Amino acid sequence: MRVIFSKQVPLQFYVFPALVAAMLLLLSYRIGNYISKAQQYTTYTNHTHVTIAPSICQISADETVVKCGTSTTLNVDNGITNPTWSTGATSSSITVTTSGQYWWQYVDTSRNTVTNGDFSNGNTGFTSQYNYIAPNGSTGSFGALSAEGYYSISTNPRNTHTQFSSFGDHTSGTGKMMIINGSSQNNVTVWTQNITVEPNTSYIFSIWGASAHSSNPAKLAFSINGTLLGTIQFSSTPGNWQNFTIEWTSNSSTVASIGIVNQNTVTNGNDFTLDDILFAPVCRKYFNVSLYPNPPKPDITSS
Ligand SMILES: [Ca+2]
Repeated sequence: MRVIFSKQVPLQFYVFPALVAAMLLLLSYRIGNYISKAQQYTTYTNHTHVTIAPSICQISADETVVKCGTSTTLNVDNGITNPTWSTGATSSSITVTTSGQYWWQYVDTSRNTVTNGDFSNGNTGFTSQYNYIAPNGSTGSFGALSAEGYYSISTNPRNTHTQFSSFGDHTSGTGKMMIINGSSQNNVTVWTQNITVEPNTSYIFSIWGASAHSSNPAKLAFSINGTLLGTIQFSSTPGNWQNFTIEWTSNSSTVASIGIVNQNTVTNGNDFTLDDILFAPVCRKYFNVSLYPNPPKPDITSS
């Protein structure tokens, strides 16, 4: 009787498939590793956008710029004509060669929150602790602004005081301006207005002013919600329009009482004009730049 033995499988039949499987696993891992590094390499050539700009600013979102190379060029948005860069440049683009944070900003004058800041509508839209008098009125022998503590609205300081200089407004040269015979009392409010502001937004408070007489030129201060900010010192040259600005951040505030207050207590002189008062948001876009002069290369031999 023939005995049939069960079939014996040689050891190499187990070992060989196991070796092949192990090699396939290792190859798969290395291919995956290669693809991962290749994808990582690819991302260095792309830009990622993150939105953190204030909603009031109609500008593009902040950017994270990650780039292979030794430099990159950053641009302002189309239509922005008055930018200032963190580097001090005022051009429409800058080329940077080091990693870091950069920004450009501009004052959005189209969102000026001041009413009648150019005084084109006359004595309206603001309040003052000074007394108003029409240009053809009189407080003494020199005309409407003979007395300290009075103001008028007119197209020429000479119209309000025979000793004041003759010059046009800042807006157009032919428009109206606020003309003041300065008070001798400290902290008297020359001009003030209550405005609505967006929270957590930076604003520029800007005025233009000129002396109406060369003696003891006006010294003023900005005031926001009762706090005096900055120093406004006029030149002694009559008709020399000067710009004064401060930057202010609203934080949680939604309203602000903004004003210009007297800081000159000399009676003689202290005669001046104001025009083109502006309170507008500052819109700023940030770039977080990372430059990689020697980017990592895909390496299929490493694990
Ligand atoms: Ca004006």
